[in-house]
Amino acid sequence: MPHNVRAVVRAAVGALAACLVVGGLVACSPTVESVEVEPAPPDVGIQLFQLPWTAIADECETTLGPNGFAWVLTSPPNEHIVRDEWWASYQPVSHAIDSRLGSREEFADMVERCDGAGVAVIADAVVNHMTGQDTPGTGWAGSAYEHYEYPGLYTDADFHHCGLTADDDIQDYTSREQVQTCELVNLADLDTASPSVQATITAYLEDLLALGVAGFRIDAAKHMAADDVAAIVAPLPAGTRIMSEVIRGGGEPITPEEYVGFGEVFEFTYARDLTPPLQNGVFNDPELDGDRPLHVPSDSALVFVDNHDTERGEARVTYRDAAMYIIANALMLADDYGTPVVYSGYAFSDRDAGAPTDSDGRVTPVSCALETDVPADDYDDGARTCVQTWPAVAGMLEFRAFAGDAPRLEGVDAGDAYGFEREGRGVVAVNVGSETQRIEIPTSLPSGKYCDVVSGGRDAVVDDGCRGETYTVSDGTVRIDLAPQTAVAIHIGGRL
Ligand code: LM2
Ligand code: CA
Repeated sequence: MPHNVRAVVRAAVGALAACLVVGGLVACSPTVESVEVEPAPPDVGIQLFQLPWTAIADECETTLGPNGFAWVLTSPPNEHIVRDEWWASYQPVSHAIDSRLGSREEFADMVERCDGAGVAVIADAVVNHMTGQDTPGTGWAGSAYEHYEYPGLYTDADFHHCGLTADDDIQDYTSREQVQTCELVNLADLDTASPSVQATITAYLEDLLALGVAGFRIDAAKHMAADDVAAIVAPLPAGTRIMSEVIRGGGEPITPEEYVGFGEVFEFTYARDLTPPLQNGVFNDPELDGDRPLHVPSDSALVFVDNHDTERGEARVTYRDAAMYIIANALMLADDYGTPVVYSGYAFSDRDAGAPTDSDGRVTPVSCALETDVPADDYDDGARTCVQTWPAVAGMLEFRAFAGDAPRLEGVDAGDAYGFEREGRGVVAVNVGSETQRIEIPTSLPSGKYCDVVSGGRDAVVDDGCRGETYTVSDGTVRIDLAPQTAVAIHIGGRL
C-alpha cells in the first residue's frame, strides 16, 4: 500500500442541498449522500542538503516515507576536493561514488532502504565542470588531479578554454557563449559538446542508475547547452527524471524553456514571486495571476521556497523565520502549480561553513525522527533544521494528497490575510500581518467541522476532535480568525 494513503474518506454532505447566493440568485448543489475522496500520494520532493547516506536512509524510513514525500534530492555523491566547506561537493575530482557523505556501498544501501520506504532517490549530478583548483591535489577517495587533468577520466583537451575573457571566467551573463563555454568561478569547464565527454558523463549517470536512483538534478545546467544535456541524457532509460537547474535571469538569452524537452526544470521565478507578498501583505498583484508570465508550464516546473544556494543568497524567507517559512511552504504545497521541493539543511552564520563532521572528516549523521523541538525557536550553527518533521509541513503534504488535481480557485484578500480553495478539496489561508485578521473564504467543501493541518499536522483528527485548531464550513463559507503570522489549512479528508 502506498505509504501515505489513508483509508477512503467518506465526506457526508448531509441531507440538505447546499445553497449559495450567486449574484442575487440562489444556486443549490444537488443533495449528495456521501462523497468519496481518495487521497493520491503527491509528487513532492525534499532536498536533504549535506546529509550523509546512512542518515538519509534512516530519514526515508522514519520521517520521509511516513510524512508522504515521494523523493529525496541528495547532495552530490561524487569524489570531491578535500576541503571543509560544503561546496567541496561541487568540485568533482572523479565520478567515483565516494565522498564525505558516504561510500558507494552506503549510497546503494540508502537507495534500497529509501525505495523500501516508498521514497525515490534523486542524485545531484555535477557534470558541467570538475575542480576550480589551480594547484594539483588528491581527492577524497585518493584520486590525483590537476585543474585540467583527471587521470583515466578527462584530459586537457576535454575542457573548454573559452578565450573570451581574460581568465576564461564567465563575466557577462548576457553572452550565451560565455555562460556555456567559459568557467563558472574558475571551475574547469567540460567540453560537453564532445561525444567522448558526453559518453563519460552518461556512464556516470548510468552507474548511479544501476544503484537504483530514479533521476538527477543537473547542476549548473544553464552552463551547458541544452543540446549537450539532451545528448547526455538521451541514452538513459525512459522514465529517468531529469531536473535541470537553470537559474532564470532577467535579460539573459539562456532560458529554462530550452531545457523542458527532456525533463523538468527548477523554476526560480516561483520562489521570487512567493515571498514578497509575505513581507508586504500584497497578494493580489495582477502580475502574479493569470497565465503566470515567466514560468515554465506546470508539468515541467519544480518549485521551492529556497534551496542551498538561495538560502545563502537571494531568499528572503528561510528556516531563520519559522513562522514565515511555514506560511511560504503552506502556500507552495497548497498550490496547483509545479512539483514542490521542500528544503531541509542546517543552520549557519558563515555561508561557507560545512555541515559538522567527525574527526575523520565525514559528515556526521543526524536523525530528525528523534527531534521533538521543531521548528526550533533558535538553531545553533550546524544544527539540522529537520523541516521534513515540522507538523505543518507534514500536514500540508496530506492536504496536497487530498487536493489532487483540483484547480486552485481565485484568491481572497482581507487585510494582511489571503487564502484560496482547491476546488471541493481544501482551503488554505495565511495572515502575514502583526494583527489578528478575519478572512471569509467561499468554498464548496461540505458543511461541517474540519481539522487544521498546519497546527495539527498529519492525521489531525483524533477521538472526534482535532489535534490542532478546528474550523467550521457553513453556508458555503469558512470563516477563519488568523493569529498574526500563521497559516491554516483544512481539507476534505480532515472533516469531523
Ligand atoms: C551550482 N549550481 O549551478 C550549485 O548549486 C552551487 O552551489 C555551486 O556553487 C555552483 N553551481 C557550482 O557547482 C558552490 C558555491 C561556490 C563554490 C562552488 C564550487 O556556491 O561558492 O565556489 O560551489 O565549490 C568556490 C569558491 C569560489 C571559487 C571556487 C573554485 O566560493 O570563490 O572560485 O570554489 O575554487 C575561485
Ligand atoms: Ca559549461
